[in-house]
Amino acid sequence: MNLSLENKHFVVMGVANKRSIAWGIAEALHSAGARIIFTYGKERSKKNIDKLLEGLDDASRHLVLQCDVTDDAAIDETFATIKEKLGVLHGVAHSVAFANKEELEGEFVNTSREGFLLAQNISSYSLTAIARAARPLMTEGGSIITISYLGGERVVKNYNVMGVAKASLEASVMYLANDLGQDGIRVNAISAGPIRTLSAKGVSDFNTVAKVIEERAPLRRSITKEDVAGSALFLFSDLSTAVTGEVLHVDSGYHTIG
Ligand code: NDP
Ligand code: N5H
Repeated sequence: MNLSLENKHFVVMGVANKRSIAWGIAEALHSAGARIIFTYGKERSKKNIDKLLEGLDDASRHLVLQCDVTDDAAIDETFATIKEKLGVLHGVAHSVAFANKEELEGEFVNTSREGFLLAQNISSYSLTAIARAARPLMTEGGSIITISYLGGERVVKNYNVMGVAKASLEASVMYLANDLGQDGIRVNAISAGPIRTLSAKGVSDFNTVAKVIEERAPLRRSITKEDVAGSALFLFSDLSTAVTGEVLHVDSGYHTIG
């Protein structure tokens, strides 16, 4: 049993900038010796990833590929490239979500059909599409993780359409874990507490929710991307070989209180 991920290959999806949860996970994977395939949606993210990689020693072992998770052809192409360049894949960090800003405030009942489906497509269905594409490359077993939020389990003001997407994401984790378990592939979610990232910036009430964690969560402290990255490393490593279909709360214990 060990935490070294040397000679192991991991896809990290969802680095937009240095604050991204996915970047925290990438730094942890890099330190553990893994080889990383970064995927991004927007060109601006690629620029940021390239710049961030300049700050790492031996970053030339990593790859950066575009992959819009709503595009099946792009997903196929991404995993075909990974197969060609690396052969085997050991893990995937899916850290991607999107909803229209207008639908992250006010009443959930006003969610449009289009907005609902957009949030589900990017934030939930993409995990299933990615798991299907990754499966044939995980010939030595594997570990897939995604990032969820408490608003998928209970009503959190303003989370609205994204709460329903996270509920569907967490249910997908169970069904995917059941399908892929026979291939030695584990599928888990980390339910993270509030972290100030680009996505979180500008959404209504982020500051209020974050302050409540500091005041009332059992640990009475905020959550960092490094906290999430530590748990991600555990889920990627041999320390968690019998953990699958799980939602691990990395939230200073907030989900346990009223
Ligand atoms: P970021 O804004 O850093 O990351 C969101 C990522 O989603 C971006 O890299 C963005 O890439 C990507 N993305 C959106 N649409 C697409 C698409 N169509 N194809 C590919 N990538 C796409 O924010 P976070 O790190 O906060 O978010 C990561 C995950 O963590 C999300 O699932 C979020 O819901 C979850 N989470 C965040 C919490 C927080 O407090 N920050 C708390 C709990 C969960 P690009 O711009 O290149 O398209
Ligand atoms: C209760 C809260 C606060 C209210 C709800 C926030 C929901 C945030 C999630 C989504 C992913 C944010 C989002 O889609 C923002 C976009 O509409 C606008 N932003 C962008 O387009 C930027 C540029 C790109 C990079 O963003 C994406 N996503 O592509 C929840 C918070 C306390 C916790 C939280 C912030 C949870 C979460 O899921 O992220």
